[in-house]
Amino acid sequence: MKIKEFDTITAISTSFGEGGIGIVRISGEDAFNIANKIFMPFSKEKRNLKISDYQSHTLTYGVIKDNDDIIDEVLLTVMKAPKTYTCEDIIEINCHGGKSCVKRVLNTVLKNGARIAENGEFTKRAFLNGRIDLSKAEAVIDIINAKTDIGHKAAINRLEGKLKSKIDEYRNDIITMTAHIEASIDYPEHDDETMTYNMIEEKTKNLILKVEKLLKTSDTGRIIKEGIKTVILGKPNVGKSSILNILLNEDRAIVSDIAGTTRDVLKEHLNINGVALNIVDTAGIRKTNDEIEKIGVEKSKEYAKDADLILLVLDNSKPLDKEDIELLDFIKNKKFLTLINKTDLSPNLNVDTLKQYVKQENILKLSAKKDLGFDTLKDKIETLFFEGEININEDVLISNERNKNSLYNCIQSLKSVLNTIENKMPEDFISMDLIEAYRYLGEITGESLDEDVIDKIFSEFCLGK
Ligand SMILES: Nc1nc2c(ncn2[C@@H]2O[C@H](COP(=O)(O)OP(=O)(O)OP(=O)(O)O)[C@@H](O)[C@H]2O)c(=O)[nH]1
Ligand SMILES: [Mg+2]
Repeated sequence: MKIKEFDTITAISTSFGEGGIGIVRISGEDAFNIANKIFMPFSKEKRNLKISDYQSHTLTYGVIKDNDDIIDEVLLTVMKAPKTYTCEDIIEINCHGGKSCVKRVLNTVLKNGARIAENGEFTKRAFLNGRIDLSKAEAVIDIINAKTDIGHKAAINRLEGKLKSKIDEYRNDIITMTAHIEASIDYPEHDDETMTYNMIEEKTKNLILKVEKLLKTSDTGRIIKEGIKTVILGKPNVGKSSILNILLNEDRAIVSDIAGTTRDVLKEHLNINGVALNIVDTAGIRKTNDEIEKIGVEKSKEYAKDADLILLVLDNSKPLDKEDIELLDFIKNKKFLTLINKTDLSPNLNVDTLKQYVKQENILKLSAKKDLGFDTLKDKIETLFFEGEININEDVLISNERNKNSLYNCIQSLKSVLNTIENKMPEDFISMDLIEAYRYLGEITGESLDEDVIDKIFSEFCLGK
C-alpha cells in the first residue's frame, strides 16, 4: 500500500458537550512529535522514551501540558502507521469530557503544529490511502447518522464490503467481455464474429438484470436511511393533527374544532417499532376561497404525490362524502392506510361504501381523543414495511442518490451495447459502451471519480471522523 503524504490534522472526535470522556484525535507524520511535546507520562521508565518508541496500539497514563501548565490528566493512545484508521500515525488523547477541557487540549495540539481537520478528513485519508473504498467510507457516515437499528444494520453491511464485492463482480463481468472483443478484433481468424456477438449479448442482458436488481433496492435503502415519507391527509377537522400528536407523544400540532386549523405542512421525525418515519401533518383538503389556506391545500397535495405512505383520515361521525371519495381517487395509486378517527362518537360513516375503494385490511379504527387503536396502527405500519418488502439481511441496499445515478447510467450504457449488437455496428462501439458502464460502476467504489466530487462527498461528514 502506498501511503500518501499529508500534513498533520486534529479534531475533537467525540460529540461536543458535557460527557465523561472527550477524545482529541491527531493523524499524520507529525502526530508523534506533537505528542512528545505536550504529553508527560506518569511512568518513570516511559519518560525516557520517545512516543515513537512506545508499543503500537497501547494506552499510557499521563498529563497534557501547555509548557508548564497542566491541562488535564489523560490516557494517550498510540497507533503506528499503517495499521490505523487513516493508515497514518495516530494519537488519540482521552481527556475529561466537558467543553472547556477538550477545547484546551485541542488548542494545545494546534499550537504545537497540527491543523484543524476538515469534515470527514480522517475517513478521506483512509480512502485516499487505499484502506477503504468509497462505498465503505459512505457506510461510515451512514452508521453515524443511522436513526434506527435497521438503518444501522444496512450501513454495517456496506462497511463490511458487501456493496463493493457486488460492484467488483459486475466490473469483472465487463472486463471479461471487453477482453473477448479485443481478442476478436486483434485475432479475427481465431474467433467467429457471430459467436462473440451472441455471447456479449447474453452476458450484457444478464448484467443488466443484476444491476437493475441492485438499483431497485434504492427505495428501500432510502426509506431505511431517511425514513418513510409519510403524509397525514384528509378533510379539515377529521383529527389529523390530533393523530400526529399521539404518534409523537407530545402536543406538537395545534388542534382545534375550527376547520382549517393547520395551514402549513408540519414535518416531524418519528420512530415506530424500529421503522423511521418522516411524518408530515397537512392542511385539511377542501375547496376554499381563503388564499392562504389554498396554498396549504396545494402543498398537502404535493406532499401526498411524493409520499411513500399516506395515512388518509376520515371522520367516523360524518357520512362519507364527495370530497372523501375525491381524495380516495387522488391517492388510489399510492400505498395508503385509511384511518377512521373519532370512533368514540356514534358512527355515521358507511364502511361498506368505503370498502369499494379500500381493502378491509387497510382500514383501521381510531380515536385520537381516547387514544385508542394506535398500537394496531403502529403494528400495521411495521408489517407493511418489513414483511417481504424489506429484507436487509440478504441484500445490499443502495441508499444514496449518487450511487443510484451511477447504476442508472451504467444500465443505459449496457443497453446501448445491446443496441449496437442489434444494429450490427462495429465491435469498437461495444467496447466504448462497456468501458462507460465500467466507469459508472467505478464511481460507486470511488475508482473513477473526480477529486472535487470526492471532496464534496467527504465534506458532508461530521467533524472529527
Ligand atoms: N370526539 C373526538 N374528537 C376528536 C378526535 N380527534 C380529534 N378530535 C377533535 O376534532 C377537532 C379537530 O381536530 P384536529 O386534530 O385539529 O383536526 P385536523 O384534521 O388537524 O384539522 P385541520 O387542521 O383543520 O385540517 C378538535 O376539536 C379535536 O379535539 C376523536 O378521536 N374524537
Ligand atoms: Mg390540523
